Amino acid sequence: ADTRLRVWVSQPLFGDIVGRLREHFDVVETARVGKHSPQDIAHALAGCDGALVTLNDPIGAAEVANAPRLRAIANVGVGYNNLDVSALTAAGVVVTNTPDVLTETTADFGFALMMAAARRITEAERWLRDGQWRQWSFETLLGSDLHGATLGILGMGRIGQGIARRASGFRMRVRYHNRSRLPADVERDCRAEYVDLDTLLSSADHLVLVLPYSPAVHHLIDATALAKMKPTATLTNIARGGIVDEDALAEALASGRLAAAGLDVYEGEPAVNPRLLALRNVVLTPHIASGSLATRRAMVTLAVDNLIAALGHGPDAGRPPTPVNADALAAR
Ligand code: 8YV
Repeated sequence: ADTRLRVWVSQPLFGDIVGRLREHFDVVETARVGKHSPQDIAHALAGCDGALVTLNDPIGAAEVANAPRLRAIANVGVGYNNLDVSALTAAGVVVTNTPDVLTETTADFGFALMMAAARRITEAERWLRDGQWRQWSFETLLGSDLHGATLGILGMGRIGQGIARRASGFRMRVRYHNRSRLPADVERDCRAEYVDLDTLLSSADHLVLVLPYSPAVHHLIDATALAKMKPTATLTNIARGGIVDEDALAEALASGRLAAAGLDVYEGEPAVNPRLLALRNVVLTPHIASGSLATRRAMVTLAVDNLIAALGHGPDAGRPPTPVNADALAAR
């Protein structure tokens, strides 16, 4: 009888890296990029012992109900709000994610998006390509400065700290808000000052969102929060779209209640709110903050290592490098 474990890879990922799974398991690969229906996910997981998934794959109790063999899900991404971790823990499924390997790349991008919004870089390029540059003028496409400005970071985990460290090179004043205050030595290293949320909103010249998504922070940045911000401020979101009320943001950007925004994530991605698409003062990118070639390869490598180890194979058998639900692992 065939005793090899079976794993599902939910979409095409670097073949040379994912191919390492074949040394240990039977691999069922999906040729199609993009979202699967809940039924397709449940069907794919049914005969599997493990899965390598992405933010395109929402998985909870219903999707694993007919997957009695399932023991491990390796998420390619540090954020895992696509997974219902408590349901998976209850089902005995070890969940892993990919922290650390994407921190610096994502912080680079957050900074770039903030700069693009503040200095109107994509708007300026569109203006030039549209043939509107007929004469140079002193008042063309004026933006706002980063140097000397106050950067507000909401969510001061690894990526938030990476952005803070970059900001001190730009001589920005850094303030942050987080569920819990950082130890004093980390605050010193980041040159960041802890403030409450209202103070962060009202004092930031540039506000960057880098907090994990959970229902508790759904539409945290709504019309009321936006009204507390300076009209000259910019808002950058590299976290999850659901943290921002996009209609309220579009309204604030259209009415001059907020100067500009940089968005890499959207509530209904890959669909983008048409009210945002209609605005000039928002820089829109398609969820690519972790997307350098080296980092995306490192993420898939870590996810593959996690899956192999979580299923009891390889040098780290039973000890996946970055588990999310250590309790599920302990229950083994
Ligand atoms: C990934 C991300 O591209 O890591 C995250 O949380 O949002 C991105 O880096 C995405 O999760 C891929 O699944």
